[in-house]
Amino acid sequence: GTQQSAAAIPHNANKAGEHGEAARTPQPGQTCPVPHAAASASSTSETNGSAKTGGGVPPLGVCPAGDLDRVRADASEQRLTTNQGVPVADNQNSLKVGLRGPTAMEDFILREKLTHFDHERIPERVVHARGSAAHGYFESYQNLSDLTRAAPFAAAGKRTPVFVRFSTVAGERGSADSVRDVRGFAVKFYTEEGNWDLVGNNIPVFFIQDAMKFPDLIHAVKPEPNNGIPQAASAHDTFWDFVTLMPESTHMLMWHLSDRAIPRSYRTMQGFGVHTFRLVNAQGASVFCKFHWQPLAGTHSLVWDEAAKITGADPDFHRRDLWEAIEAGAYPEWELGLQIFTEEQAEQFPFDVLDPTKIVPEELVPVQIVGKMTLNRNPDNFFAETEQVAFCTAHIVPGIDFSNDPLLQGRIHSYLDTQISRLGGANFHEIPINAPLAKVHNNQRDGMHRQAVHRGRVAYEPNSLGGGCPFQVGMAGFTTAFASLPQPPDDKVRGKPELFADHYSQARLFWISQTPAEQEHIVNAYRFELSKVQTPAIRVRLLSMLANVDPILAEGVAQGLGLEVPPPMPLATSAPPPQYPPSPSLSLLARPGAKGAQTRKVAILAGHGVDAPTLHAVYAELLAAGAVPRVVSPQLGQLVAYDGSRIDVEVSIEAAPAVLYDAVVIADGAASVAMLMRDPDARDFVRQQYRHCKPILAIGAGQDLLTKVGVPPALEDGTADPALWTADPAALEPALAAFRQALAAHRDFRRERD
Ligand code: HDD
Repeated sequence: GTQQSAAAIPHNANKAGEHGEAARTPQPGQTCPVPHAAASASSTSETNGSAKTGGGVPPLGVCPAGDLDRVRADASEQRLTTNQGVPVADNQNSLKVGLRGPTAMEDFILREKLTHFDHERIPERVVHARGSAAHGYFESYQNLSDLTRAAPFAAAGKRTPVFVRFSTVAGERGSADSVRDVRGFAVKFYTEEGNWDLVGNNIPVFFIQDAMKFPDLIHAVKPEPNNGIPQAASAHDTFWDFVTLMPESTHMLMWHLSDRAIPRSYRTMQGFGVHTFRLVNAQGASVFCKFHWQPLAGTHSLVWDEAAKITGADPDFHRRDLWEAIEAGAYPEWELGLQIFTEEQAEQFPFDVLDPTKIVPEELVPVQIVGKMTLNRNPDNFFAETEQVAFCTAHIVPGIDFSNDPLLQGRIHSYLDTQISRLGGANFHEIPINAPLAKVHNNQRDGMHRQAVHRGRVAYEPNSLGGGCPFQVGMAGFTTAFASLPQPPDDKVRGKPELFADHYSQARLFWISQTPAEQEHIVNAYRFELSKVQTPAIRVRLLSMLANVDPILAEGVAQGLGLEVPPPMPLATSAPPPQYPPSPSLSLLARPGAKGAQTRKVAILAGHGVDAPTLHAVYAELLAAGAVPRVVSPQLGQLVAYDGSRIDVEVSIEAAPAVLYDAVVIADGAASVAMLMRDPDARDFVRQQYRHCKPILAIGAGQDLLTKVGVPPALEDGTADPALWTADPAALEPALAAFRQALAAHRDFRRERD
């Protein structure tokens, strides 16, 4: 088992040469194997000689010269030194006045080491503190220059390096991955015209309509300030108190309580830019745009009971999944979709496109696929890259512009501002992961931790002593430099447009677009969250909010809480609400799933006396399908199979319980199955796989374990369970083929409905 799988797991060629000997003698352009004419044009700046591209990106259009090698450090075969490069002979003992005496003040080696250690932590992000990131590239499918002059879309096949960080919002840096939360989806494009940060989420709307409310929202959802409870959870009084007093959050809450907020993997989430942005072409013509990332691995989520258990079994569940997929060469991919519409179209919509609590339904404006993002290299150092990366919505490039969405407008300030306290000063743009590949020249100087050594006496403009350099590119043009789209002036006013006051019709749209199983999950999630709330009046207020969305929803949640549905909350507008038809694309299950079983984790439960030939056959087939099979048994060591051969146990159940696998195979062999039956963890394993609607394949005697733990052979209505197979060991193939298909589908909720 072990050797077979080790040999067959694909190796990520992009990591080769980054460690050991090869890393110490980096080849120029090591991660940019195909040199390109554009390389010199977009090469190093005075502050940055480091491309961020994922390994092996064949460049087209822009190829950054070099890579992060300029700053990479590798200590193999190197002597130990202080930070001043002084060789150190004894890293064990401090300098003492006599062997039993006090430590000498002059021990600069000890003092430097302790001082550095004392300052190793930086403030965590005020939101999105926990996250994980990877390098890769975006490839445009076409030339979009009629719509935008943004560099990444300049030519079909053009590749732009990216660094992408996924995150949870509420939890602290050390919190668990699988909690119910919105996920951040932040993409930094290193374009030859500067960095563009598309700082989005996996949900296309937001809780509030105005940045003015952001600190309140976050103070409400974060652990309560008196006791610091609860960690990484919205299920507490202050959050529900706030949102039930902010009816504009109704739509976002529907998404937050759907399975979107417990994704199976970062690789299986959609991403959204949320706000309406503008695309601007070289002539200065502009259209509105919404950004969508569509995962090629399909959209898949956890179920709540499983998510809660994963929090204990593997708090790094999503971080590990992303890391392992990239290491294995199963690179995560998303297509980029655009919803493009004009100002005139926007005026006809029954909602305001500047309102971030509204989507533009795909029935109104279809999503047009324009390119693909591939993540193909893990960071070398979590702190240097993932922790220090600074995303700012203010980072846009020529061809992209803001809309007047008041949430976006506030964000333009907040992100730049927060980096200054988080990263210790105004020069955070010089930190290697943040530095643009485009050359940086301006008259900004000094500040904490300045890296660039600016030459010459001129740091002002206009100047004649520096020949007028750096020179402005030309005030007039959209063709030459960044130019803000002209906007007619308006009166200063604190307030909102009238259409912002419709808080419920899109919440209803989301609700009616879900499958029955998804609706049930939403009702259950409301029940769970509000059961955690201690203040009865908040539960009632929530129900009065839901009464405006849908009677079945309100009734379902009320039943779960042992309450009656109260009268609906008063509406904020007397305008008749728009009626939306269901939008199937809002259901996770309606989206196309993964094409195959790739990277699905499958436990093969086995004990002593297992039938070795069928186990090996199943293992090999799953591996060939790209899945990740593991021989799982109550204890580590070797199993003695029925035929006397020995099989390595790869994982013990205790170390990786059922919730960490996408599916289970129960191997054949009477003694093996009897051993599993005696083990409470093995019995729980099968029960949970069943409860969480995952595919189960029982071979031969393996069926007895299903019976023992009470897995029904069919659904209650007598129809076959769509994700349960029993296989005759002599004729494995048909059941195994069906099982492989179910692996791709991931789960079947008919069993749960049953
Ligand atoms: Fe934010 C971080 C996404 C509203 C203020 N936000 C942050 C990150 C993501 C988002 C993905 C983490 C970036 C990373 O990985 O480093 N935020 C969003 C989305 C929003 C949103 C999609 C609504 C559409 N955020 C929002 C508002 C404000 C902020 C309205 C303030 C006015 N967000 C921040 C911040 C953070 C942040 C405080 C914390 C750390 C950071 O910026 O770099 O500035």
